[in-house]
Amino acid sequence: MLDIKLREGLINLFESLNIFHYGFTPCRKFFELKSYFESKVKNSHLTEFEEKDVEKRINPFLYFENGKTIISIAIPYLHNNENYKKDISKYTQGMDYHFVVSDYLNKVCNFIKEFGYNCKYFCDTNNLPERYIAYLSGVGHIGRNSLLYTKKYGSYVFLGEIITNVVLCEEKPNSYYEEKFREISEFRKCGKCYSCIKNCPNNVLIEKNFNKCVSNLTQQKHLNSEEMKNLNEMIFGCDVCQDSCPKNKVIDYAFDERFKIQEFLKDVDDKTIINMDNKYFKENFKKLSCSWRGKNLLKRNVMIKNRENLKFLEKLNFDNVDYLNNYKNTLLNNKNQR
Ligand code: B12
Repeated sequence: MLDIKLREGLINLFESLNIFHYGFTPCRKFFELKSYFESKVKNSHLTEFEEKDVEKRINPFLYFENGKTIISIAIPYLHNNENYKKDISKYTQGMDYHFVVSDYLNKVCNFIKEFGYNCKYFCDTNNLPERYIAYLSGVGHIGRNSLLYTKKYGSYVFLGEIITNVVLCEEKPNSYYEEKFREISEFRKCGKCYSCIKNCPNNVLIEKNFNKCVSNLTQQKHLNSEEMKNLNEMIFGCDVCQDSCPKNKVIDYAFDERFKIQEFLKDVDDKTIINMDNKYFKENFKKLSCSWRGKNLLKRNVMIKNRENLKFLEKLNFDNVDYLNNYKNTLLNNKNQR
């Protein structure tokens, strides 16, 4: 039975936490996504960060057995600050979003538990389709660039979910979900705008094969020569499909101070990254989500960014770090061959 009292309590709590975009959807298997995800696997359109086992992508009960409702929230991160570094995506210049979003989710979970129910929270920590869940929950719509858009903050939001054993919304027939999924591919809210598609440096968004997405390449452990060129001078992530979107021009900015650019980043340049030791990395970059692939990946991307600068490359000294020396040699060979 629907717990109206808890639902109302949650709505008040969201407002007190300044969470404007939230919603509820019944906890159910997303059967309507099965063939879409299967076709992604079949066409080798999965990045190395996506789960191949489709069941793990569409079945929330694998993560929380007695789930009745999934709560979705969107937390804005873009601050009204013009000093974002150009070669690191804006989403990773503030404190790690896993930590910040989980902090909100934890508060909501504690509230639910006070009512005697159980729950579990996630933020990028399981294989469920977070954008689709947000879309079903009414948090926003999905744009041509695949991102989830909210009315107030555009697409510059992170998503988080709670699966709980309390009923907080009404069930819907299967046909409703089939229709909701079908509607995504119409991109009605985008209208005739193809700005993200036109501006994507690697033409990712027509086929939606994110293996070539700059953001993916900056995080991929191994890159071939073609992929190195496609890094588009970025060290981590990419904002082009969001920054070129007209819907992202008229938005409100983030309120959580933790997403402001971390102070240390203001003094960071290519040389700082190339020369950083473990101590510097742990004390500084570890606070950011871009640290999750380790410091050598950031160094590699700085090297690739400077691949035309022979003097810069020749001076590099990575002692016995084979991973970096191999990239250095490949880049020098490529440069000398031209
Ligand atoms: C793997 C991953 C990536 C990969 C692959 C991205 C991708 N587009 O699939 C890489 C490394 C490239 C990446 C990049 C980014 N990511 Co990412 N990523 C994820 C992760 C872990 C899984 C995404 C996934 O499953 N992709 C596979 C696709 C098929 O599934 P999907 O994203 O759910 O897509 C649905 C809809 O888009 C819809 N759809 C879209 N187009 C179409 C077209 C048709 C025809 C149909 C039928 C359906 C359809 O169908 C899908 C059904 O679920 C999620 C967290 C999560 N567990 O969901 C974060 C997540 C999607 N990423 C996030 C972010 C912030 C980013 C970046 C903005 C970071 C950056 N600045 O560099 C970019 C954006 C790139 C982009 N345009 O999507 C946020 C997105 C927030 C938002 N507002 O949407 C998430 C939700 C993390 C979070 N908790 O906040 N990411």
